[in-house]
Amino acid sequence: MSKFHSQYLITMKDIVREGNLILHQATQEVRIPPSQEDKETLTCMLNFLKNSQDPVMAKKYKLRAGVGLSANQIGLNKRMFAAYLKDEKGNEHEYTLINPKIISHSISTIYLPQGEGCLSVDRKVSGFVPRYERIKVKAFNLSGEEILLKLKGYPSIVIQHEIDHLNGIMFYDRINQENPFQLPENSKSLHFTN
Ligand code: K2U
Ligand code: NI
Repeated sequence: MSKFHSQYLITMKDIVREGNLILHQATQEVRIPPSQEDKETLTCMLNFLKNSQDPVMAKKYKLRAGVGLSANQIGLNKRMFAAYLKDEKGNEHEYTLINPKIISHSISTIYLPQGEGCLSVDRKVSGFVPRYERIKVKAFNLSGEEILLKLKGYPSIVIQHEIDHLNGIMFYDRINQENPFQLPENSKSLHFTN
């Protein structure tokens, strides 16, 4: 059994940092239906995000706040991630997605004016990260059922950041190196703080 059983508490020491190859290569698809071990690991990852957003737990275990976590960020070569966030309207969203795939997307793009961060990157990297405004995602849930998600705005940004991780892409790979604040035309700023 992997150490990420359902009662295990992920802390920052479990999070792999940039430079480790597992973050810079595509992850392997997970067998469907997911094994008990995979289901417990994904639940453990979701619990880390909830803990990281709880002031008491975050302080007690010195957790950096996170709204998403991919399996390769905890050293597992598995195509799955968890996300836990509030959208622009303050609605809470919880995702534990296995073998996610963006099957279609808008032409229009959006970006966070404050840029992006990453639990695996211990430095500030400035610049805009253009992301699709709307995406349709096919994935499997913890029960092994195939689901279709239609996402826009902040949830769309978070899910794209996590799917990038599963493809070995870091947020700064999407920043224009010549002019980090360069934007493709028809890109809109998403004013939002989690
Ligand atoms: O994958 C990760 O490293 C988690 C990122 C996800 C993320 C970053 C920027 C934009 C969208 C998603 C962390 O959540 S970075 C820390 C953070 C915490 C709260 C709100 C935004 C970013
Ligand atoms: Ni990240």
